[in-house]
Amino acid sequence: MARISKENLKDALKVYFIMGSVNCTIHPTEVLRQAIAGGITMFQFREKGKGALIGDEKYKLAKELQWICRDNQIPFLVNDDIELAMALDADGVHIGQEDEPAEYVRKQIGDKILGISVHSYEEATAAIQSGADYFGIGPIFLTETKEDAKPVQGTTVIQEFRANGITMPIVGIGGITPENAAIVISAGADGVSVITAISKAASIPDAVIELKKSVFSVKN
Ligand code: 3NM
Repeated sequence: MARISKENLKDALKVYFIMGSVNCTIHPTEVLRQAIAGGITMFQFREKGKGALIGDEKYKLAKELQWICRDNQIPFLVNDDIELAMALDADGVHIGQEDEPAEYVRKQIGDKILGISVHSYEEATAAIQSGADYFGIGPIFLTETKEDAKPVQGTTVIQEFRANGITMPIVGIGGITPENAAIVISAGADGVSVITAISKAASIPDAVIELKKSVFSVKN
């Protein structure tokens, strides 16, 4: 498979749902089905935190979620776990600065999508050289989902990157909801990545529909 084009990836990043079993109050497969019914554009399996599944159980859930994505033509990415991504033949991986070096990951995964979390111009430049396909930037707003999240940074970094001519596809992450998603897009992001505002919504499809409206309300 050829590397995904920037334009196609920008579309896929619009409403990027991330979750693992610990983020769900009903079964994750049901959460994902409902999120797809609402119109998510990409999915990342992120099995992390207290009580996260490991080993065979993690693999089995990942496989189930991947099948649901395949049935619905939604790109399926794996957080951090390159071995799992390769075993499943996932569409891509997302890594942070504390994970394996990006050049090494790019070599391992070939043409799969590579997302990298970056927080500064230096990290962004290094990630571009390592073959990143998109950047995750956060936490934009306050989040309780990631225990080791950095201090809230608002949209400043996104704005700075765009002002400095970085054209890389960007998603904002951290505390994003239907109410504040438009701010992230106005700052120059292509999409939003969201855990709780979808996974724990009273109505998951409605939450996705509202997020989408918010994202598409801004014309960049
Ligand atoms: N990464 P929620 S914040 C997974 O800042 C993750 O890099 C972040 O969850 C970062 O949508 C975060 O529930 C958690 O706030 C996002």
